[in-house]
Amino acid sequence: APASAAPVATHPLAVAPVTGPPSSVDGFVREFLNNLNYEQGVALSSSSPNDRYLALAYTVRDYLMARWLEDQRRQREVQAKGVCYLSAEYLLGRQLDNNLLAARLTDIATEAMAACGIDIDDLRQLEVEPGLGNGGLGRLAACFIDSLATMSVPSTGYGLRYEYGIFRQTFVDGEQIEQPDAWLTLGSPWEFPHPEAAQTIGFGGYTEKYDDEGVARSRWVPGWTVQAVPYNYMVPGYHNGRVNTLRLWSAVASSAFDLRIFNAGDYAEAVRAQTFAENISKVLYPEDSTPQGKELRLQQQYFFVAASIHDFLEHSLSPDFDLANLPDRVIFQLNDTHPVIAVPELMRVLVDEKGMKWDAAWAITQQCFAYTCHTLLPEALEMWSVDLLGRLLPRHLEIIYRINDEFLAAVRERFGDDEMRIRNMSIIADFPERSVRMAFLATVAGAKVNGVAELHSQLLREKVLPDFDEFYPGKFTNVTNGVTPRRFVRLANPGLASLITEALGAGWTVDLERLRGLEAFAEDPEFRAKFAEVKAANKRRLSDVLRTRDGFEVSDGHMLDVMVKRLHEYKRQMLKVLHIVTLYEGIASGRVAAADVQPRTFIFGAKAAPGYVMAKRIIHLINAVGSVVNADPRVEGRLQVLFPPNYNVTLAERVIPAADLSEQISLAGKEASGTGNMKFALSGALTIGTDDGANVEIRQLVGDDNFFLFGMTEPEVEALWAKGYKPSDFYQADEGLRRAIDLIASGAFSGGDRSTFEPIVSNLLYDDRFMVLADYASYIAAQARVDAAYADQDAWTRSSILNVARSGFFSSDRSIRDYIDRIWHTPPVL
Ligand code: T68
Repeated sequence: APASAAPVATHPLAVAPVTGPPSSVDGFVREFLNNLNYEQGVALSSSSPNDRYLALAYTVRDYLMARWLEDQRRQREVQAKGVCYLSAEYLLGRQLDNNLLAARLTDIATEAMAACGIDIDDLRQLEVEPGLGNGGLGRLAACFIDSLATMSVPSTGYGLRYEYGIFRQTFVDGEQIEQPDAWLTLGSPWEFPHPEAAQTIGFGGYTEKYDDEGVARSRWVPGWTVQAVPYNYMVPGYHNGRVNTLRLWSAVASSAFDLRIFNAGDYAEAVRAQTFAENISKVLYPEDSTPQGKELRLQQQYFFVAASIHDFLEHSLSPDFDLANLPDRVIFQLNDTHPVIAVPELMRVLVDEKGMKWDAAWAITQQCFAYTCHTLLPEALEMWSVDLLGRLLPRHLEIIYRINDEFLAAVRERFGDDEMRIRNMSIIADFPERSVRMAFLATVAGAKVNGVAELHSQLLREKVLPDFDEFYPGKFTNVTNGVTPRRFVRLANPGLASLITEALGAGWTVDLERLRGLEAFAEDPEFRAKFAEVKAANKRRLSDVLRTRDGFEVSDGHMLDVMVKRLHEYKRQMLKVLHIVTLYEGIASGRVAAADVQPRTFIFGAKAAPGYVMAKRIIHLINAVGSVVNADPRVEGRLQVLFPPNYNVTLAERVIPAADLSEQISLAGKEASGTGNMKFALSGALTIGTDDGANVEIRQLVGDDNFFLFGMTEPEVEALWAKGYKPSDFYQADEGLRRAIDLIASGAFSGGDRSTFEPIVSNLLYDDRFMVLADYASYIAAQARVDAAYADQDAWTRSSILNVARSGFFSSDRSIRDYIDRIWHTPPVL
């Protein structure tokens, strides 16, 4: 019988490229009402605010759609080398404003909404930010995909679509309570699910050897499978007409798996199995920098990287593509060790499924991966027990063993049978239990390994992986982090953005080094006045937010002294608390007149990992100190402590532009980079900071006169440890410190109960892993310099302008350029 020809589209509209709605207020109104009527199924007059928000979001999408489709077509056509950014976290923040800005629609949308009788600001507030990350690492990934799109680099972000993002933090009697973040409940207008493109992901089972026409081969027979359903998100470049894709995977039960159980008649078991599968993408793990080694976490990691690799190989390469050329087409960037299980997965696909020889596959794999390390804390380096890995991913464990055997053989060849060195370099650790060191695997497999600030990269080479640096000359490099000026200057700080454009013209948003041009304006009194007014307006904006959000009243005329970041002992929120308690104790004891204290409002924002007991105690203490200080009439309102709960990207966008002083006070050698520090400097806050992470580079750029440095350097920290650190010696020797600690210990902040904060006090006195007491005196002295400097407002403003002018280096566009030059070699495709 003759084969029936496939139908061919002939209608002119069907073959024409997609075009968006007209870029006019009328066009926008029409599209918006269409979406309200046909997507939400409501008339304008009967629509709820949420209907309107969703229709607005759909409308913005419609404008981006033509470009998105065109870019997808072009990526397939051009077949240029691209980046697959593999990250377990993307801390995106709200999407509406960013997408309006990228598509140049802000004014049109604002007018169009007004013409419909809607204040667009009211709709902005309704968006629940996708909090699919913990902190810096997840936010960095979000900045990077923004820069990749803005710089027209062919790239896809891959990750997990958690049904629940980072928990919502509330305080009950000053203590942190975690609440689930059901960010999807009111609709998710920015995502495009593609269940038809689901990938099947295996787990468990066993491996077997078999004979393939005389060739001995291995294969994996998984015990169960899960479906990975992709959800696509638009990642629009800024004013360049590009729209890249972020693809996040969601877990759904495999129907085949269900069927078996259904046939056996156990309906309840089948439903349970479904829940079991769907657990994989249910919730973001809220531990940052302290991996928990939980089975579900390994499942998440393998689930998303396996889906991503299969997706790339199937959909981005032409069917006849020769996999020997894979390194010419892709680099998989590993955002920390969370996606490192991708390495044995690619090997498994190449060797077991594509029939490639091991050596050829390994040569390809070593060119297709690069690894970014984000920590120096030994406890933060992920290890998976061999036992767990073998149960969940038996074939991958075999592959890891072989990689390790060959690697150690090469080490022996080079260094001889130096057993100590072999043990130190082995991907498999034997103690305390047999486990896989994921950072070592990433280092062996990666074409490049980078740290995230100069100091961090140096310490990574010298202290964490020195043997590897020696074995692989040229493998280690640095890429200092950056932040996107679109979100953190243009959107978060519109007043400053306008002032900069007025001074320098447009163009700086995509070429942030141009901010240098502001240096000259720092000497102009008129410009300084305008700049100071922008800061004042940002403070008023923050006050409004905190009043509505938390019922706080920010005192007028105060210096805003801000410490916002995850709560971690190494970041030393405790040092900040000791400063506040010192100031308060001076007034309360009558030694210092309140009138002589520089008025300050201290703002904290910090979530603690739910299982991190000490971090939660410190949160409790901050709230307790705040309650006492804020209510004590002797303070005469000159000190104020505010701790708005649930610090997130949305709040950061209000807090950072209002800050005068940026607290970056980690123990030297502990903060890999920091990125909040960059956002503050770009917003004109002056930094009080240690010589740690990217603070070092900030200080070098803005100059010592515009930065308050204190504390030990990393070598000094090392020396003090070597000599033997006794925190109680510092307590004994410093009267101010003694008074502050004694006041906390006395129960002054816990209704007279000495036990509440006793664990904090004894930790400081007898352990103090992060040397809070050793840096106290230097910190207090630096804060006195801050007070003196702030007293001269005009000089402060000048410094503040210089901070902005000299921080252009910290654009994530520059970071991405460095990745392209040093690691990826993926030129923009214009
Ligand atoms: C941060 N790391 C670094 N980790 O602490 C910070 N970890 O210095 C740096 O600026 C930033 O990365 C970007 O490079 C993290 O944020 C995590 O969030 C994390 C999450 C899960 C497990 C381990």
